[in-house]
Amino acid sequence: MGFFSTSRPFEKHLGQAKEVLESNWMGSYTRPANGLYPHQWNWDSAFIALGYANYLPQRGRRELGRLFAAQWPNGMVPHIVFNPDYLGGYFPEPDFWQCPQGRQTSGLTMPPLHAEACLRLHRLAHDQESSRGFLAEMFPKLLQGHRYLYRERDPEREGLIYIRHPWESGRDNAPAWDAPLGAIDLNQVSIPAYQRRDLDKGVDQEQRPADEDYDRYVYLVDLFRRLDYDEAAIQKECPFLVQDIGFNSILCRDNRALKEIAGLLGKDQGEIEEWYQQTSKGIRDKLWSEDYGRFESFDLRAQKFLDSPTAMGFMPLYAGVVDSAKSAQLFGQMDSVSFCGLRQGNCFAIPDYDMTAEDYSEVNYWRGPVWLNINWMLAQGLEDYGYYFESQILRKDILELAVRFGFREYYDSHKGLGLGSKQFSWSAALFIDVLE
Ligand code: 9YW
Repeated sequence: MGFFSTSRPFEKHLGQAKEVLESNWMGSYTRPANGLYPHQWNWDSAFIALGYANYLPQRGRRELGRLFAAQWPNGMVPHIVFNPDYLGGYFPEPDFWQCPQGRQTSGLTMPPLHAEACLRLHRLAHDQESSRGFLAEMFPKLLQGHRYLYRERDPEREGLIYIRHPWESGRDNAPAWDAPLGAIDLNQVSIPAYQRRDLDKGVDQEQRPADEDYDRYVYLVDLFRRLDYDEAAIQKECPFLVQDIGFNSILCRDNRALKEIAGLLGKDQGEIEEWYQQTSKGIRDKLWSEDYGRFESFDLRAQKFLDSPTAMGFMPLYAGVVDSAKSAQLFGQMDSVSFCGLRQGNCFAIPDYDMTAEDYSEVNYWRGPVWLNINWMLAQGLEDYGYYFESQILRKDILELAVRFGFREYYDSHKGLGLGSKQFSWSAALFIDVLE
């Protein structure tokens, strides 16, 4: 993004960020981190490619190319693509997912930022001709990916797609999922035997999801494999079906990028424009809760809003779907004690969850810490709505957190302190993007 390129003190750290990506490069993709995450993750690859776009475009293209090589015939872009040479250290792996045709992937998807990443790779490319070739190669795959979501995940044609597992949100144990997951009564269902592998990698259990969360994650995976990943059957039986405000906002913005790619390639934009319009409308009309005074996710099973003030409520700014009055309202909520008042208090950046909520935790994973990818998207949203100064504050926080506490997976929202994995790829990639 280049805002801080004149900031000499950060130069040395730029080299360190590139080293993080280098150390995580597996030859055809970038693992999120050593230890916990040896395989390829869907939205991680998009954030990582956004970083590579600034200095190693060829690698960014390979990264996305490998992810989409594992796209399912129905268009779904899987949330994990496994590396057969590194099996045994993560749970669940292909033996547990049992995907059709022995695919070496998970059976879920994740928030799509891939058109956005492809477009950025193209915009920053020096060699426009080969970059155009890459866009032409990716376009039908990206289109298929979005088509899958609208065809299979939007039963009422509301322009809002559902997720059927917390892992599909990318925010595994966010407090938002407590209520819909609670519908799975652990005393009533049978859970196949399994062993967590995330707790033997040196990260404190208090910073990771609880065992009861994992039981429910596993229950859902078991349900999908029993139903042979047939979406119509899953739709009937799955207790967890949520129109996530985060996922839909990201999809909405990705439609804009996809439409631009179609334009660059001289392809028809009609279908994509329609998706964009439907999802914008869906977010504005259905996902705004007048009672809570904020954007919320909608539980399709219970037919009601979730009640969980996470930072995802601000994501319509990133989607670009609100008018200026609503953007001012969202900004007011963001700039409050609940979300750190844009650093007026003793805290950094935007935490993932309302800091005044009773069950807020400054250290537990998606239940309150600061994540750089979320802040990167919110900074973009603020900038788009004219909050330049505030978006710069967030970007500066991204830099400062990484410089002071390392390229960590997430950060304690009171003290900064790095948490989770060390040498975490998307933290390094987005640092590079902010700085370059
Ligand atoms: C897990 C890889 C992934 C991220 C997710 C994050 C976590 C996987 O790690 O999920 O095993 O818990 O929640 O957003 O893509 O970095």
